[in-house]
Amino acid sequence: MQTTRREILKGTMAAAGLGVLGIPDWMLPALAQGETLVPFTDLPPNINLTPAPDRRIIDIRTIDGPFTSKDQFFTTQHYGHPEIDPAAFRLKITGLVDRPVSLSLAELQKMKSTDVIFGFECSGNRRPLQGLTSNGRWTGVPLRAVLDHAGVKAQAREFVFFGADHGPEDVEFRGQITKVEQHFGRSLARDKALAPELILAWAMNGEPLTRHQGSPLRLIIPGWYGVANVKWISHIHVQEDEYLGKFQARWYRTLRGEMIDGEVEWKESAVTHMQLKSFVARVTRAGADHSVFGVVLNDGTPIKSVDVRVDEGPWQPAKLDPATAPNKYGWKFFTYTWRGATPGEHTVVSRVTDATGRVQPTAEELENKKTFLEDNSQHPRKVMIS
Ligand SMILES: Nc1nc2c(c(=O)[nH]1)N[C@H]1C(S)=C(S)[C@@H](COP(=O)(O)O)O[C@H]1N2
Ligand SMILES: [Mo]
Repeated sequence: MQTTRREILKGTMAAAGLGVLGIPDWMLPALAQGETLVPFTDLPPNINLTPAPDRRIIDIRTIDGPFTSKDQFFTTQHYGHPEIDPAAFRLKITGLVDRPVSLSLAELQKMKSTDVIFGFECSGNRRPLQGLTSNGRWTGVPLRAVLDHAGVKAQAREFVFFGADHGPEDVEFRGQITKVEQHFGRSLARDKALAPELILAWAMNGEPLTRHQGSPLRLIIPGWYGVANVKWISHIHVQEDEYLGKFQARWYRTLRGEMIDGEVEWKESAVTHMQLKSFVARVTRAGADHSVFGVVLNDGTPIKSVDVRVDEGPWQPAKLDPATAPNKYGWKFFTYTWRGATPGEHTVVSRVTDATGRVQPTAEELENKKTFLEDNSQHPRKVMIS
C-alpha cells in the first residue's frame, strides 16, 4: 500500500512530539516523500489554533500552498460575527455624493468585477506564532467604480467605512464616561479611497465570503494591514472632516521614537500599509540536506532579495519562489537549502530587502517602537537537528 504524504507527515509530527497539539488533518502540509519536519524548540508546546469561536490562527508550519483555504484563513475582529442575509443586504453610500445610493449584492455583482491576490496580517501579528496571516484571491468590484456611480463631490476629503458589527464603547470627557453603541468604522483620505486597487469583495478563492471573512461584502485594501479591510461593510459615508472613531484614531496606532538632531522626537502614526516582513515558517529534512521555507509580506513594493542566516554564520541568499514572486500584493515564498547542518539546537532567521533598499529590521533596531503593533522585526527561530 502506498503511504500518502499526509500519513508521512502525521508520523513526522508525532515523532516531533506535535501530536499532542491535536492539529486537525486538514492542517497538515504536503511534504514530499522522505521529507520530515524539524521541530521548532521555541514554540509553546500547546498552541490553541482556535482560542475563541470567532478567532482562529494558522499554524505556519503547515502552509501548503499560496492560498489559505476558507476554513483555515485566520480570523479576528472586535464585536464577533454579525449574521447578514445576502438577499436583504444593502450597501448605503451617503454624505458628499451627488446621488446617495443603496445597492444590493446583485447590483454590485452586475458591475465589472476584478480579482486581486492579497495576503495580509493583523498588525498585532508577531512572535512566537506569527499565525495571524493568510493569503487569498479576492473577487469584487473596484471601490472607485461604486463611488463614481454615486458621484463624489469636490469637497469630499474623508471616506468612512462602517461594518454592520457594533458594540458599546466608552465616550470619556474629564472622567465622565458614557457608553454609546457604535459600528466598527475605519476611514481613508480621498486619494487612497479613489485608488484603483481597492475593491469591495464578495468572494475569496472563487467562493462567497464566509461569515468569518465578512460575508456578504468586505473592503479590500491591497498592501494594508488587516484592520483596514473592513468586513461586513454596510455603509460608506463621505465627508469633509476627519473621522476620529475608536479603531481609527485611538486604537491601531504605533508610537515610534526618532532621533532628530540628537533628540528623540516621539511620533504616533496610524496603522496603514504593511511593513516589510519575512519569517521562517518551517524547516524540513530530506536526506542529508535541510530546507528552510518562509513567507514574505509587504505593501506591494517589489522585493529585491531574501537572505537566511544560521547561527552566527554569514547571510546567504534564499530563492524566491517564481510562482508567488509575481503576486504584487500576495504572500511570496522563499526557500533556502541548508547543507551540513550539525546535530543540536540552531538558530535560523530570514531577512528581506525591497527594491528601494529598505531592509527588514532587527528587534534591536525596532527598540524605539513602543507599541507592539507593526512588529516586522527579523524573527530568529530555534530548531533541533537530530
Ligand atoms: N467590520 C469589521 N471589520 C474588521 C474588523 C472588525 O472588528 N470589524 N477587524 C479587523 C482586523 S483587526 C483584522 S486583523 C481583520 C481580520 O480579517 P480576517 O478575519 O478575514 O482574517 O479584519 C479587520 N476588519
Ligand atoms: Mo487586526
